Amino acid sequence: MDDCIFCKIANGEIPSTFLYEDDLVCAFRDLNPQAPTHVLVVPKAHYANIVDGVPAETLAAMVKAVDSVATQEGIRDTGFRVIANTGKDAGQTVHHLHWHVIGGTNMGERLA
Ligand code: DGP
Repeated sequence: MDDCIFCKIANGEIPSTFLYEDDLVCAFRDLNPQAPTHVLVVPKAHYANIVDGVPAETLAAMVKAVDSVATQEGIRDTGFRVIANTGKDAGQTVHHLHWHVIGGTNMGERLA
């Protein structure tokens, strides 16, 4: 999609370092990290958010990417969060589906 920053990162138009990549998804570090690990898992095709008809195959690829990122970052066993901000009340600012993978610190029990 024109003018979508994550489309441009995912298709290589904006050079980025991917921690994980396959045919359907990529993962790269968040520009403004909020924890020692803060990685974004992003489908290469454009979906506005998690309820935008994302194919099951793409969701499965995203889970595989989360597993890979968590393993690489050494947080697969200590724990991490996967967050999909969706819409205005959740503060979604980039309207291309992405999962935040956040960890490397004790985040406590509070979610909101
Ligand atoms: P949100 O839409 O609120 O779920 O968060 C979007 C996130 O994307 C935010 O944490 C900052 C990050 N971000 C925005 N632009 C870029 C970019 O150009 N590169 C990277 N690596 N991250 C970005």
